[in-house]
Amino acid sequence: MLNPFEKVKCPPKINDMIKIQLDRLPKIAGENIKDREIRRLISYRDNLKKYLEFIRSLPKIDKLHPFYRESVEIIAKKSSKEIDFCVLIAMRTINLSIKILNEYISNIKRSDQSLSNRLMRQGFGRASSVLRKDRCIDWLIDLIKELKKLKAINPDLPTVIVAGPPNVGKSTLVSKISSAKPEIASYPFTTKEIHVGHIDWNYTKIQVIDTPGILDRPNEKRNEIEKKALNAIKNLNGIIVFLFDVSKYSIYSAKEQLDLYNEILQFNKKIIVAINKIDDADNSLLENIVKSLDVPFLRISAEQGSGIEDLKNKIFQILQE
Ligand SMILES: Nc1nc2c(ncn2[C@@H]2O[C@H](COP(=O)(O)OP(=O)(O)OP(=O)(O)O)[C@@H](O)[C@H]2O)c(=O)[nH]1
Ligand SMILES: [Mg+2]
Repeated sequence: MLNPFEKVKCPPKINDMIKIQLDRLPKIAGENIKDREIRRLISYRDNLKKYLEFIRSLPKIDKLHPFYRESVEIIAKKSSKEIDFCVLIAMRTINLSIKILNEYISNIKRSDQSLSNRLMRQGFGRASSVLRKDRCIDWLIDLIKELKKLKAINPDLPTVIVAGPPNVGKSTLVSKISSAKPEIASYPFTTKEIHVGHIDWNYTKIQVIDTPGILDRPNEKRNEIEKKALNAIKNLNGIIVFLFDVSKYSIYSAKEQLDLYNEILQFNKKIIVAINKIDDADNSLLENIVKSLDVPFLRISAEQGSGIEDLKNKIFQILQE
């Protein structure tokens, strides 16, 4: 799946477009004054038609793959319905401005040449004031610019999603096992976006997804970054590698990590559990986590590389099942 917004062409924001159009006016000539003023409004109208094309080229949100649909809603901070409504308003504003320009073009054609310039300025002003009052067009342009940055995910590739609380070593692991090179740092929420890397395996590729950290807290309290991770876990078809952090510097208690793990279990995905930072383990934290796990798990050090080969083999084994 390509990023569905990748190819959408964004026009300039409304005020910038009006400024460009104003700057263009002196350069537009005609056979006579009437002809010149008509051409000026036609040039404006043609520019507005590009905004219609922009809106028509937008993918329909409800037809998108669920992962992208939810990504749009998270980034827009609005539901699909609210976004559709904004698209409708933007379309109306542009159509209304085009209508105003068409009326003034007819007016100039019908009126005495001495009125042409005044009518052109009136038409230009009225159409611009309608456009300036609109909040949806610029909002949509900003939204699409953000959505164009979304990473391309291929749902047909075998996929591994690395998930867990913040700072547990997800990005360290992803950078060790795949081609992705996400930022790694010793504070929570270093990763703010979904990152995609690949592993070559048996003449095919495995897609490895690094997700932002998720805190053990109610959904309504979760931030945009956590929601992006949950969206990947919920809507992408893949194996989840859930990481625990047992280091002495772990920010999260055994209970917080286990509660999150139990929440992720509810998505009914295949899960590989890996206990990370085993090189620097706090024994009581390790013990508390281990005694509560009733599934097999791997002990790894993403940083030092221990257990990584076993983890990769486990991934390959599950993918073959
Ligand atoms: N001792 C030890 N430290 C590790 C290990 N793996 C990662 N770290 C350190 O843990 C910190 C967090 O690593 P990241 O890979 O950025 O963790 P993350 O889970 O991606 O963090 P967020 O993106 O913020 O959720 C960094 O300082 C890493 O160097 C490990 O196996 N052992
Ligand atoms: Mg990270």
